[in-house]
Amino acid sequence: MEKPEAAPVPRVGVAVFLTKGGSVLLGRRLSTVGNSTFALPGGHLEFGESFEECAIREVKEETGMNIAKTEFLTAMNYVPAEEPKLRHYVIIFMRADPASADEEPKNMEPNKCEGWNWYEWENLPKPLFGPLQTLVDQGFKPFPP
Ligand code: IPR
Ligand code: MG
Repeated sequence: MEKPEAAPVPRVGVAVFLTKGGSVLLGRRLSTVGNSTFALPGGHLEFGESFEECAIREVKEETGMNIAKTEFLTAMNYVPAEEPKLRHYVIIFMRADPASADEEPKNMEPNKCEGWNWYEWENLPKPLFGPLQTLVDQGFKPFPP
């Protein structure tokens, strides 16, 4: 007998604002979700993982960078408007510093990202990944006081 399909459930994504002065690290996505938009490093929260652990792991996996002073900033319920609804993410936004001045981003997953660059918050590239654009539209600032 065929196994009944499990009901869809929301997933958790962790996105990391790596900040350097007034700039943030962004890369153009090559994945299906948000294809060709500029987005923060980050990814899916694994079972049993803390937000901080996920931020550290995802930034390392995607950029090769070590981070420090990881902190929670905000959260967002992200349900893209497409019908039928195919995706639902709760996105946790964290902030962190590069662990040292020597840390430089490398494109560790070239199948998922075009490459990482620093962009001034006041002069962000377009188009931004939807959830990031929503924060910008709200006047959100990711920088520490
Ligand atoms: P991975 O885990 O592949 O880095 O996931 P992602 O970068 O597609 O992020 C998942 C959450 C997003 C789509 C809100
Ligand atoms: Mg990712």
